[in-house]
Amino acid sequence: MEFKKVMVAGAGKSGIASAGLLIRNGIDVVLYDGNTELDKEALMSELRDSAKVEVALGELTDKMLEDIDLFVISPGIPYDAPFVEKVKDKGIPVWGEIELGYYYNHGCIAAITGTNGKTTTTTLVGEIFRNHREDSLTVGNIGLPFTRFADSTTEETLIALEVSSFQMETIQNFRPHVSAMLNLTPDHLNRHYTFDNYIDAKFRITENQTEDDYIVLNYDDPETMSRVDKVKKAKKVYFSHNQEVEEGAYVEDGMICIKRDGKKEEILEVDRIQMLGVHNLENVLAAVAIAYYMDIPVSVIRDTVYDFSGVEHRIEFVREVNDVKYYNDSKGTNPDAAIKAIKAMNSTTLLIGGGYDKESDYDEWVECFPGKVRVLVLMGATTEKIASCCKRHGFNEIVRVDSLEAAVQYCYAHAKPGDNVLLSPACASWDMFKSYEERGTLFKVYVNGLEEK
Ligand code: UMA
Repeated sequence: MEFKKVMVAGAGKSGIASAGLLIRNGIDVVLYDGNTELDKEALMSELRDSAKVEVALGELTDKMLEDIDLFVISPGIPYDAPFVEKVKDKGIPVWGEIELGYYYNHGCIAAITGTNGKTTTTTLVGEIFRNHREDSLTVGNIGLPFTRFADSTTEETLIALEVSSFQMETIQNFRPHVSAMLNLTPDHLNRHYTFDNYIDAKFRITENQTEDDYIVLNYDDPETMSRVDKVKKAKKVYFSHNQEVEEGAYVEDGMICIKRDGKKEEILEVDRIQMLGVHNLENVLAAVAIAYYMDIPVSVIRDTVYDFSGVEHRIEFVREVNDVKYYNDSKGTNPDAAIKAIKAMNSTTLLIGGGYDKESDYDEWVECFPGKVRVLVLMGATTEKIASCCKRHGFNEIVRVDSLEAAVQYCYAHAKPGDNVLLSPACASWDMFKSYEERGTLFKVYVNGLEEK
């Protein structure tokens, strides 16, 4: 497909990167954003080559769409947003940022999705790639847009690409060589409306894969396994932490093994994995399977896993003050992720939770409090919803605060020696912060400011 003038919607990270890619490739760009308060001049200068770019803000008009032959949307913009419907009605093709990146890409892609564990698994796969070949990338939902680098890839480039349901909603031809579905629990229901829609969006990751490609699936996750019929052509590879699989990665006598075409190979010792929790063993199993089927040598996979200590904002140990350990799990943005963090805690915990309302159900999260969570410190938009859920479950140790700083101060004043303090909100951050990174970084600033008594 040839295009001369492309409108890129959303002037966040993805939009800026997509506009930059198009400009580099000689295409005229209109960068559009619904937010009229953005600074046009600043956006223009960020894109440097202002001759080829216009910036349009506010309501999308017919005039703005004149001569546009492709419309690229950022992940945060719903595919059914009224202004996107208007574009579709005009017959202008609508692609997501990942599809645009794929159009310009030459590298070999391992695409990773699932509700939880994406960032840890993608980071680990990216490290494995980097230790094998300098020409490699770790990009996508993880925070670095694919379009920032897609047009500089070669056939040699290995790409670890984290993809979200938002990003998969808007693909056309996107075809990773290896894809992975790590697990499925309800998330982003305010955007996708139903769990089934969310799952359908995620499974689009395999839609264009052929018999030459692979999909790595979590054998222990019932929701994933009950949907394997959605995989049409890709070869199925599994991973399991508690049983042998016919093809893929599993644990036997303390070793992670791979079985491929009936032949077993020992890869690494489970005891030498540095990250805490069963969910991290699952992430390592997935990463091992992905890397193995991307033909990375076993010695590189093994050494990288042994060296890997985890990612920022995911059950990240911050500091010990007055015999109390502080953990930052700001990436615990849904109940399922937050349950995993609670399970990984090895002593009584003061939990800081609450945030932006994604219409999640908090029952299972609250059900895992007894014996682990001593106090729940609540903040943000979901405070009352979570508080009433706690009440239904007979959990009454709740404190309400109006800022993250106040939450840290409360925990500092009330934690006993041996306790843990865990920020794991079970909610997105967008009611009080720009991102979960900002929330986690601020948490660490507040914790690092506490004094030993
Ligand atoms: N905007 C509109 N109209 C709308 C909605 C948004 O104009 O109807 C504009 C906003 O005014 C804003 C821009 O769009 O200026 C924001 O675009 P965006 O929300 O897509 O944000 P980006 O900065 O491009 O970040 C996106 C991902 N954000 C979302 O999916 C919400 C980032 O994932 C990703 O890291 C980044 O691209 C790079 O690829 C974040 C995320 O929270 C981390 N992801 C969700 C998750 O992990 O659960 C899916």
